[in-house]
Amino acid sequence: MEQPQQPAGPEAGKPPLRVGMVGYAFMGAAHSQGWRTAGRVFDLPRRPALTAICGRDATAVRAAAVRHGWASAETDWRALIARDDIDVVDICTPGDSHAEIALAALAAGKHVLCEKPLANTVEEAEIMTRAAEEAHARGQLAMVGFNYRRVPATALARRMVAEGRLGALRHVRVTYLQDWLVDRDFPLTWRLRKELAGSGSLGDLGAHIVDLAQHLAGERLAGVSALTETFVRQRPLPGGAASGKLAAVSSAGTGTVTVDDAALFTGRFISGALASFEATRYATGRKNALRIELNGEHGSLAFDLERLNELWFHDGSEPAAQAGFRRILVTEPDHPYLDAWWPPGHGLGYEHTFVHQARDLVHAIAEGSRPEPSFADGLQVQRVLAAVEESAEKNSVYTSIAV
Ligand code: SOE
Repeated sequence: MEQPQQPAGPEAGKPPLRVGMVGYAFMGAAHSQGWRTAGRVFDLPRRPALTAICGRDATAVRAAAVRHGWASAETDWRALIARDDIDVVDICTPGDSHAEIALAALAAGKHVLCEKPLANTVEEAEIMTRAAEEAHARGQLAMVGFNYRRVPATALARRMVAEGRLGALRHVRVTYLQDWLVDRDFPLTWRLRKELAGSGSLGDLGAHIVDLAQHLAGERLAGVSALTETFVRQRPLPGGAASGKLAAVSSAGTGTVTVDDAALFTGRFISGALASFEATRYATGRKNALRIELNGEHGSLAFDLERLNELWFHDGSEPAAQAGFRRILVTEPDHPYLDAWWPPGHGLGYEHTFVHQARDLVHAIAEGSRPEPSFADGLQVQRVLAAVEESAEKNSVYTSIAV
């Protein structure tokens, strides 16, 4: 399985940054794509080397290594972390193992990239953030994988808000809609079990939109008011039979969903701007529909992930007779990340966000700068998620978030 580690082309002669990735399912495949491509498209100070991939099933992880271009495979993440030929540990596992793996990796002197949400609880996220701060003093970096910050159009939106193009912010409106749980026979996979996933649509999709909303707004939420619901409470066990850990859940071939199916909440930013959020996996017909709109005193921006090469901008200073939302096709070399890609008009897709994530982390490591989003950012998102859960549980009007 060993593959050549000294490529020709733009990566030739660059010192390697040796990556070890834990997990090889959907996110593992997406991150692999990012690591594989970043150094070939961008002129990076170090060459990402896909050194080892890790998963518990020896046959499956070897197949994943071959498929995604990793030089070796491990079946125990502790063995991966113990290797002295790994510089970065990339965590693409369910949330219940993020803290343990990240803490061990930081203690072993590695840089860490951790998938979102950072952890399953605020307590875990706090411990991880403290460890990341201590590790930073030793020159190690830790970053969370909120990849939607790295769509060129959202990065452009951030830039425009920071330049003051919207003026004082009044509203942020965000929805993240999927429909893969509509089928009542969809099995009780890890994403539907609190002990593994932490929460449901809230942690999976809500974490993304909370991060994106705060990132684009350039400020944090001060409090929320929430409703959550679990629509289908019993689901068939994966494989149709109770086994292993799941046997404790049920012996009748079904198990209980212990997370939210949907979360709906409003929020207030520190500046007083108001926000609304909806995260669900029950929006029949919606596949991966993340939409965000920001309205400011002088202008508005709107983005739709299903048309991710476009950003819509309304400039309120234009004469009313000509004003209106206009489409910015975000494919110009002046747009974020795009100087390295295709000529204008040749758009990018979902997978490019992972290439950009890898690119930014390699730069941060080479320059010793703090990568964003940091673990502290991940912790703050976790606090928002916890406030949403608390507010929904209490059915209270408003729950403040600790700063
Ligand atoms: C599943 O809902 C999922 O894969 C999320 O976990 C990802 O973070 C999101 O990008 C796409 O949808």
